[in-house]
Amino acid sequence: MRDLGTNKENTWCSGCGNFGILNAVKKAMSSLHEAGLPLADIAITCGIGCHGKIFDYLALSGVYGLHGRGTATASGIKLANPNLQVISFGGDGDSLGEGLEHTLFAAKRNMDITLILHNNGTYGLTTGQFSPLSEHGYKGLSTPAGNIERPFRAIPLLLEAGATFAARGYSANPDHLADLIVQGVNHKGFSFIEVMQPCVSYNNNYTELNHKIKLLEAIPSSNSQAVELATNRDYIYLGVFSKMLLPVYHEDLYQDANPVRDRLSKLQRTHIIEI
Ligand SMILES: Cc1ncc(C[n+]2csc(CCOP(=O)(O)OP(=O)(O)O)c2C)c(N)n1
Ligand code: SF4
Repeated sequence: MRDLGTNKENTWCSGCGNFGILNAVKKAMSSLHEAGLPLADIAITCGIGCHGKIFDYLALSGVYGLHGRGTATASGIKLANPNLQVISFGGDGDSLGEGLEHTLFAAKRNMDITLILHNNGTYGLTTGQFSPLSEHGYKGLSTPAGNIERPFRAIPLLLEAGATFAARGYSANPDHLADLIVQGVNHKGFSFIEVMQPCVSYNNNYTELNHKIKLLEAIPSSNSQAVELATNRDYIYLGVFSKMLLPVYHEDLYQDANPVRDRLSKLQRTHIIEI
């Protein structure tokens, strides 16, 4: 297996679910590489948060994004050079709080990119404020008496927005997660992978996750079944919830043109879009 590690000091808390995600990503990238995808054709982006540090620990090229702008940055890279496989890493606060509109519109456009959402149910880096996915009653710095809001669920939201691939993995099951990431990257269109991940310092839900995790037996046959399974309160289902092929944004915009490969000027690009 290709080593995609870097020499950057790892500052995640020991036991953090991000380690499992990093291992899964490395495994997935190695198998995509072995299947013929050059590492130079992979670009990564991220937002800001503990999840974003994964950028420093992967020997891959990309852009370290601004808070919540990981998918916007990934969309820009894809539009500039559709030959690249673009993968964005986001946090639940980052991608579904500060950057919600960018996330939803990338899905709506069926941008051919992959979003890996590190869902630890809290803002980890800023020490435990509640996020849009924090559970009702979650106690953290900003909600010492318990979160009075109820979370929304990421997969139904992204499916409604237009994601054409939606899956859920678990940081403590990196082999399964690696397989989902390979499927997501190979999918043509917006692929969304929610990763359940404990934050051992501010939302240590390992026990609950281990207790509730259950593998889907097959891809649900309808959108309503996918939503029902993705919102189940007794089990946290893992696997692929939805997968469909629809036109992707960059091809609708300018067919097979590639502004970077073809060295197109702004005038030439505008001309292609207008005809
Ligand atoms: C525009 C902006 N707002 C707020 C912050 C402060 N900030 C940095 S990280 C973070 C929380 C990130 O939480 P999440 O996306 O869930 O990631 P995690 O740290 O849990 O991986 C916040 C609010 C910032 N850097 N920029
Ligand atoms: S604060 Fe939470 S998410 Fe951040 S590194 Fe520590 S355990 Fe992981």
